Amino acid sequence: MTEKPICITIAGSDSSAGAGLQADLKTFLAHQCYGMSVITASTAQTHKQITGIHPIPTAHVVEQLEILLSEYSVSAVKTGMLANAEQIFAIAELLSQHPDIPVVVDPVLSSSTGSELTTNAAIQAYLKHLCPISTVLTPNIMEARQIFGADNTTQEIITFVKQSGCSVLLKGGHANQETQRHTSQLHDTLYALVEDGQVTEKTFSHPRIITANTHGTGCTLASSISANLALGYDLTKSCETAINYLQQRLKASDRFLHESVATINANLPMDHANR
Ligand code: PXL
Repeated sequence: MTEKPICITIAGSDSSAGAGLQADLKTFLAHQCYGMSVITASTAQTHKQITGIHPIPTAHVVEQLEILLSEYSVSAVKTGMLANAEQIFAIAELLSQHPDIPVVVDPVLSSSTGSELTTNAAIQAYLKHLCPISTVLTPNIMEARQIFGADNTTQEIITFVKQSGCSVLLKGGHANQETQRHTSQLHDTLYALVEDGQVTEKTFSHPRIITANTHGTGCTLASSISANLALGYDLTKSCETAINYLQQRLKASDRFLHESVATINANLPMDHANR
């Protein structure tokens, strides 16, 4: 019998499968993990537009997660788009009963429809309930501003890590996007809680990859981190390996599903399978 670590994504469905739970399942597969999914919302979208978003009733989200956790030995969990504070609270409550399972939280705070995701109640639910039982939070710069305040200083993040026990990988991908697109080096910084309660800071630097195929990069990075944790790597190695995976897929996916004229902002999906 071949054993593979099981990873669960708790996330929204992206009908075009570039992001959301579909991107997560492809990423788990590429990491030799077996992926399972708990759907939190259904979206109707392409790489160009999103026309509808329907939250799944919280009781059914809980039902999906409960049945999986009761049957399988789960090695890691990743959360993506959670539709509202009620869902976040219920998921945190259930995961708190499984303290040995590492949880990676990708705080998807905005949807193109400008729906409920960004409410203060949702942010508070992340901060008070989900983060304290999670391993790492992976905000981009905009999300970090919403979560930690406009100044979003290193000190604020370090204080958060110490108080919540949840490490933070601050992603630099949205920095200077317009002005430095062709030259910039990107920096992702991991503020990791270490055993003596201190926080270490490690920056991973890499060149920005110019491509039209960028839809679902945040989902892919977070699910890759959770797969790496499931495979037994520590958090620093899991983040470093995930950043490398994303870089490799961004490079390998250029021109994937291209239309005749694809611009840098085309937001097309990545391919997780080509080599
Ligand atoms: O990348 C954020 C994201 C997460 N989850 C779903 C999405 C998106 C962005 O399109 O559609 C379902």
